[in-house]
Amino acid sequence: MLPSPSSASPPPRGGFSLALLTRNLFGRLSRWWHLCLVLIVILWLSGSAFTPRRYRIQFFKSSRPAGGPRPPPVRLPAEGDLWAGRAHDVRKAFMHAYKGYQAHALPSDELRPMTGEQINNFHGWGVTMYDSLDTMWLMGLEDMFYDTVQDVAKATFSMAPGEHAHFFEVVIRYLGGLLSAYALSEDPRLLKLADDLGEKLLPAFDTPSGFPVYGVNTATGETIHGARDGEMVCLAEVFSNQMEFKYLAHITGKSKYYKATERPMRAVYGTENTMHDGLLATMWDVNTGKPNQTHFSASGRADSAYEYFLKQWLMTGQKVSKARDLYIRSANAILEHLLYVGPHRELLYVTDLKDGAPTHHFEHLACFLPGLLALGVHTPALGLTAGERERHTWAAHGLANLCAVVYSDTVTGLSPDNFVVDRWAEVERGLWASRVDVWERAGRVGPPPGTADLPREAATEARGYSPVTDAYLLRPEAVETFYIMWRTTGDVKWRERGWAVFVSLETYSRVKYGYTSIRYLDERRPYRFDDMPSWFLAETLKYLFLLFTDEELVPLDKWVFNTEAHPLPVFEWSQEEIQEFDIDVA
Ligand code: DMJ
Repeated sequence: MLPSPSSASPPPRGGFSLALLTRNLFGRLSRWWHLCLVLIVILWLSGSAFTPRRYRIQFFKSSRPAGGPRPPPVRLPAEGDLWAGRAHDVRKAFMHAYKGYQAHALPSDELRPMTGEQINNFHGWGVTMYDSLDTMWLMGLEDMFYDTVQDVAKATFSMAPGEHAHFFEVVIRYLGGLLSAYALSEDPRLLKLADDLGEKLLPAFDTPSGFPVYGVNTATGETIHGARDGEMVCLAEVFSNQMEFKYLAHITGKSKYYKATERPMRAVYGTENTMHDGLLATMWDVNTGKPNQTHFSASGRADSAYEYFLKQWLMTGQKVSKARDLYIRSANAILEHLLYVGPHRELLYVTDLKDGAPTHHFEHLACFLPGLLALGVHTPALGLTAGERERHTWAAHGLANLCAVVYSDTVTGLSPDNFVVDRWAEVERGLWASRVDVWERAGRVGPPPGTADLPREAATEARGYSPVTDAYLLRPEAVETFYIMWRTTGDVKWRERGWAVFVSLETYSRVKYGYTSIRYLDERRPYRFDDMPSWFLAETLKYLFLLFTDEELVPLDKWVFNTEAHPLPVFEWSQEEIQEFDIDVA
């Protein structure tokens, strides 16, 4: 039999063959439509399980509880919108860092961003996740936020016998991170975790003085003193938990959280344990609750204690006047006794006193202080006198200028972690408070001492200070201060200074999987450490992002940042809480 004409024609090519294929495909699919439908429904329902993280889209999310707030929407910057573009650059930097951690280190604590290795330096519970949650929220990264909530939701904070959680670090990073993420999202899983962790940390306060010890085993409640300092605990460790435990008491209704964290406060509301009517020693005896009066500082080992005196007052609705008074007294004492002006360039810096003498060391950590002072000045209800307001404002500006110029001086544009400032032959000549007195008596000619903007000094020998630790550890304190200065003064120079820091980070710290600390800041090719502390994601990138974002996403009168940059909401104690917790609102 002859083939029919149609079957005898040459095989179809090109568009014709595609049309035929499509027709065949649809023909087949129409026969299997019911199976296709079932497959689509299964994929839809189980999207989170089957869809790889990086491809996941909003539709497939199941982890967000119904209702509750949503993060701010991500609006891609319009052409020519300079600051929105810069904020978006920071968001991209955060995503680079977190995705590197997620792909190579999660669920370990931190990522080694050059090699992609991981490290457990905070008990192996995944500290970078906890420290990053609220940054994701504020940056509008909702999928990433809920992925991470799912990752942390299984946490048990377990610990082998003989191990101890570092109370201070766990409070400010893990507990602070959970509480802030809860406050922003109202996801009940985060509250449950925070309460669980709070319970496990409470035994740290079981000391004769009520001062928390250095370490606690989260499984057994067994405690341990810090290795080097006998039964001493440092000031920052005693007084950097009041925000977290007071907010936790408020949202759980558990008075024990409030009582534990408030007890040490009652030891310092008076002046009997202070020097110069407001300075608090760096080390304290856990048994007696008494200070070891040999060292006074506003940076390492002390810094966030002063920060929490003001911030717990702000967070709890500005009602507990004893905390406010304590802040004002201690800030005045710092300005009076720890601030010096160097003999070159009029550098204003805050240093520490050892056995009564200034060391002239300045730590990057101390760059939180100008922001704190500015925040106080910005709060009318703080009730500073006119004279105090002036001095706090001048000190804030002068110290913030120093924190900017120690970045811009170096080749890399990044600041040393610790340096020593040149000193006068007669030490007293440098004391800032005396110089301000002299300037006032002379009729206030020119700017107050140590407050002028400082031009860059490229020559290391002319800078007026020498690095002790010539390394930038991705620390946040300077950009934290730039952010507060920008919000409280509206002067765009603070934004520009923050942008310069970000450009340097991109140039020198950005590596394959994230960002790294660097050493030798005056070399064009600095040494790279291969570490990325979680505070970089919690604080440094968050403050930079907020600095460049026009909208005030975290209004300073409604939220208060803990010392790890986790914002907690301002609230008022109810009458029931005041009675049940025994809160002194006088
Ligand atoms: C952070 O963990 C906190 O800001 C803490 O109070 C001090 N230092 C680091 C970052 O430098």
